[in-house]
Amino acid sequence: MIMLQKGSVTVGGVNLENHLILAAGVLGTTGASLARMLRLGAGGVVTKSIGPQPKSGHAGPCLIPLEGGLLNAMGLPNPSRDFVNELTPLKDRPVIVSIFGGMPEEFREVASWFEGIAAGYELNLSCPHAEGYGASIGSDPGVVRACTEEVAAFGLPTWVKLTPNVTDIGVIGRAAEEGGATAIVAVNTVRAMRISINLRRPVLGNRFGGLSGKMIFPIALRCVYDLYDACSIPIIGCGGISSAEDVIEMMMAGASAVQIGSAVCDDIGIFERIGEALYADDGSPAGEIVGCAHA
Ligand code: RRO
Repeated sequence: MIMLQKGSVTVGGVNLENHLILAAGVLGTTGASLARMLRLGAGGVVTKSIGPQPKSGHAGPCLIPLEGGLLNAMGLPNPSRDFVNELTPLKDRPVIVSIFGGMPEEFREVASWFEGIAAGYELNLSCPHAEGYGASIGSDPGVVRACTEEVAAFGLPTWVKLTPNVTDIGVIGRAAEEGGATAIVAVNTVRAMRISINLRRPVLGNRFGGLSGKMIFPIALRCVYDLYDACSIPIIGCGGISSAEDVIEMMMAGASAVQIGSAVCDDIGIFERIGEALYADDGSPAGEIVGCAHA
């Protein structure tokens, strides 16, 4: 197994303790849980997405465990501006604030609350089940560019998380890059559903939602591979990563770092476990591995 050189890294303008980042949406709703994941070996953490108004989320059921994955339609539940209080104690730590809005001005407003607190922003232009937000606006390159411009103007690292539910993800990645993004995160969940054959009804309260976990790894990998060819800014791989081998494979496709979400639900110690298998003092520099499958 190829191993990586140990040490801190800078990806998309954010200084990280290692290449393994907690993905948005998992254990990211309190400052205490984010601090815990940093203690447990995450190189950086992304918060639950924060929007312009408080939201209670979709009616349940909201989360269904499947074999090899999770299906969710949480519905962007968040406390909005009150979340600033959770993050103030984490100032100067590698905490990236995930933000969403329905238009560029809303992205700017939410970002402004976290100036001086966040290590960077991650724009959620990719939630697959939020009318007027997420993927419903993040599939339009012009809107992606405009939202990115508003947030990048703060001069902080600005990551843009993309949806895999588009025909050509490279077009959306290029729009984020043109808007001033410092990195692209690929990808958010895949639009999906299940039906209860006993109830003759969709299982999720929202009918459809987003699929994550091991079963989407090949989709995420292909998106990262496409983006590496289409864009020049760093790519952060996200989707179904649960082992050191997955991390190396994502890097070979073109990822400079990775995010881990669903796998944390099965193993809270996953960052330490992957780190032990991935890092060695005499490991390869990441630069020798990132994108090498394109040669
Ligand atoms: O809250 C959610 O339902 C949610 C979000 Br914000 C997202 O970006 N992706 C997802 O699968 N669920």
